[in-house]
Amino acid sequence: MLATLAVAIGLAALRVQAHYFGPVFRNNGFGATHGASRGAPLPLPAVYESSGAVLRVDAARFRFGIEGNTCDILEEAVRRYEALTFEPAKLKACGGTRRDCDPGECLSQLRIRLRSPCEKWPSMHMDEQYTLKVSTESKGGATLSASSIWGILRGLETFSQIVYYDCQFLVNTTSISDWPRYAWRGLLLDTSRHFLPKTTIFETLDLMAMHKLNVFHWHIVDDHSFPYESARFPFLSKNGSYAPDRVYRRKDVKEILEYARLRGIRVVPEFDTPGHMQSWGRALPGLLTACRGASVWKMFLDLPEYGPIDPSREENYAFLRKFFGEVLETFPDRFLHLGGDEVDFLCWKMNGDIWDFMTRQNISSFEGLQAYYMNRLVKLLDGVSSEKKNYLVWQDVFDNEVRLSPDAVVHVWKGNWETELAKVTNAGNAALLSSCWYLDYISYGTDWENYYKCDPENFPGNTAQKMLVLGGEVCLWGEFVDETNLHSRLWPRGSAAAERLWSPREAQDADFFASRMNEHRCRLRRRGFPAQPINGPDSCDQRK
Ligand code: CP6
Repeated sequence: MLATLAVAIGLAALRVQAHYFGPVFRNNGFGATHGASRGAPLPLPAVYESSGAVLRVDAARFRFGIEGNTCDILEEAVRRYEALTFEPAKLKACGGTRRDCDPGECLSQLRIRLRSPCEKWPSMHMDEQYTLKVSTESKGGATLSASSIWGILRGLETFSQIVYYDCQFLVNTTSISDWPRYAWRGLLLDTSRHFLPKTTIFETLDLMAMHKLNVFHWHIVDDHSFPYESARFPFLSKNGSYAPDRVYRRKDVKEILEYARLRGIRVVPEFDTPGHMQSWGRALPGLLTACRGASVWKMFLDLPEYGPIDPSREENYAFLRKFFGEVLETFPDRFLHLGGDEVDFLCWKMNGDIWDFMTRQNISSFEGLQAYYMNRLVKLLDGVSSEKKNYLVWQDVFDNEVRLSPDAVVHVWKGNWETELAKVTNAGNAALLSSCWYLDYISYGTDWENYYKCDPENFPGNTAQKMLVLGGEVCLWGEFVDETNLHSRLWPRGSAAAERLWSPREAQDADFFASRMNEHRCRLRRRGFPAQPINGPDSCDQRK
């Protein structure tokens, strides 16, 4: 009870901080008409005022000036945004010759004021607030300021978006004060059903940064392949990967963590157990439950060879302790996703050893056996980690009435999500929503409106319950996705979810979103990404 309260209060504090400026919406974006919204950012900032006054930007002379604290994250970011803001540099002036800037006529620099030293790693509690001002009075200079490096990163992205091209680079005078609505804005990639090259992951991290998404949920292994190279158990990937070159080596994982860190993105790995583990079994005989037994049912059922992990064997817990010990050392984030979804009880039911074990342990149902397993897993994880860790589980674990520690985060992905969020938060657990944002699922026409409309606060519950919703995640399951279609499937459909998770609840104008999204798609294409048309006929004019 006390622990529940502490968690609730901790999370409440987080949301209060996120709403530090109070609900101020002087924004000209809400409800107004925006025929010509060139250079309007996506996701929409919390407070966004933009005027019709336009400044020219001289790309050749423009500089990003660091005036406050600095660090490797900031220096690297400036290098990236110097290029991105004026991408592609080869854009040609059109219709007439370009004049040089008269003094005071052009924007010539962005002053970057970071008010505190950098943190090394992004975290659940990172501060992402920033202010960005572009005015004619600022004598050719725009200012970006924030008290945290993470706010500076978000603000640099916004700045790169408000600079637009119309035969020359332009920027409207603008005043932005921005912060996220939700602390957890994730994207799930599944690297088991299809291996994804490291470059595709890097590109996705770049695209996440362009959408202010801040958690890469890495569903790294599953039934179909085991591409994660373990230092302690190299046979897992030797036997379980699709091919020797379809493996994330230790060095690759480090590079991905670093690439994400530099963009203010957390990496939360998922090692899904006790189901979805077929590929693990190829290296470790005895790990999975053999689907045997003297049962006559075998004659009628088309049984798989193996089922979930065998929870009756002590050796399996010893393995898990060593394996997860390594995982916790490898991934610096405080959160780890333990999966727990879609456990098929069939092979547990078929196996006599499992029945014997349940009798000995006085376990009377297979849900009870799953609960036994999950509780042991969490206990052994707590034992191997010197730092406090937080766990996420798919909603199945909660639905099967596994008694979870109050600080476990329940990841909602199926059924009636409104009811599920109400139940989870009523039990005092924090929640993440994904049900609305299954982007691997496709249909004809415009589906983004549903992603845009889905609001994680729209469920029956009180304020304390609403505050237990940490945010949500876009899911891109990998059955029908590899590097050939990943970006086009995700973007700009995922942009709708990204705006829902970042922008204030009041940002509901789908027409305004559509116009920004069309421009945003062209922006993504200019930056080299194959973002697909999702809003009917349009044209990305290279002059724009
Ligand atoms: N893999 C794992 C999956 C899914 C889940 N877990 C999944 C289930 C239904 C749909 C899409 C994906 N492919 N490990 C469920 C969380 Cl529609």
